[in-house]
Amino acid sequence: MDLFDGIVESEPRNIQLAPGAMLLSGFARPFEVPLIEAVHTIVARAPFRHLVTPGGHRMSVAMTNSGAVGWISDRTGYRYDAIDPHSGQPWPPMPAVFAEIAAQAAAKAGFADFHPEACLINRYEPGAKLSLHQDKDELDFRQPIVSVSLGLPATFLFGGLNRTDRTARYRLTHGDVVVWGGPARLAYHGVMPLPDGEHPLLGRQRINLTFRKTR
Ligand code: MD6
Ligand code: FE
Repeated sequence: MDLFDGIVESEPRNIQLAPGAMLLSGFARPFEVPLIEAVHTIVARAPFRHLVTPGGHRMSVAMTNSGAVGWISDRTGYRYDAIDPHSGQPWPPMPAVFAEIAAQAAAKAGFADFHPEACLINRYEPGAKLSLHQDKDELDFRQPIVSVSLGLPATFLFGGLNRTDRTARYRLTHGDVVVWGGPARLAYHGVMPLPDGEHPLLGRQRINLTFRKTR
């Protein structure tokens, strides 16, 4: 039971998290079925795996990618690579519905002509979390990041440009999209441990898609 139970969403709301960071609530909901089907197709070729950080920790979030390059982490560092180290093959191509929704959401938040070539797909099972971090492995920080949440709700932590800045918390639910750029592009952020639950389409998990223009 939480504060949000019983509130019926009528109109999608657009909330500014900070200058440059916008939550488009429910933006991806009309595309939920094709988005989830596309995730299944990608995962059949490039399964979710738990990456290891350069410090040697196994991440609790499982990851895969689609697009011309994918984000990976191993003992040597973080990078984008055209080849999935698991299969030795290129990552599955970015589905048209992915590219379309990313461009539309970015435009709605004020970033025209967003054409990402990478989509990182994160899978959270109950208890999985993402520690506070910056997304800084891309070359052009003028390009935003678009993030789509599907499945179980999570608490998103959003801080400032220094790791020690205080963080605000936002609940991200199925279909929410966060667009993140401009002065917020290098803000620290993370995800609190996922509470258990059952989502009608995705069961006991949260899937997050983040779209990036990496080069
Ligand atoms: C997540 N998202 O929501 C993790 N990064 O599961 C991110 O790390 C993220 O949502 C940059 C911009 C938006 C994000
Ligand atoms: Fe991030």
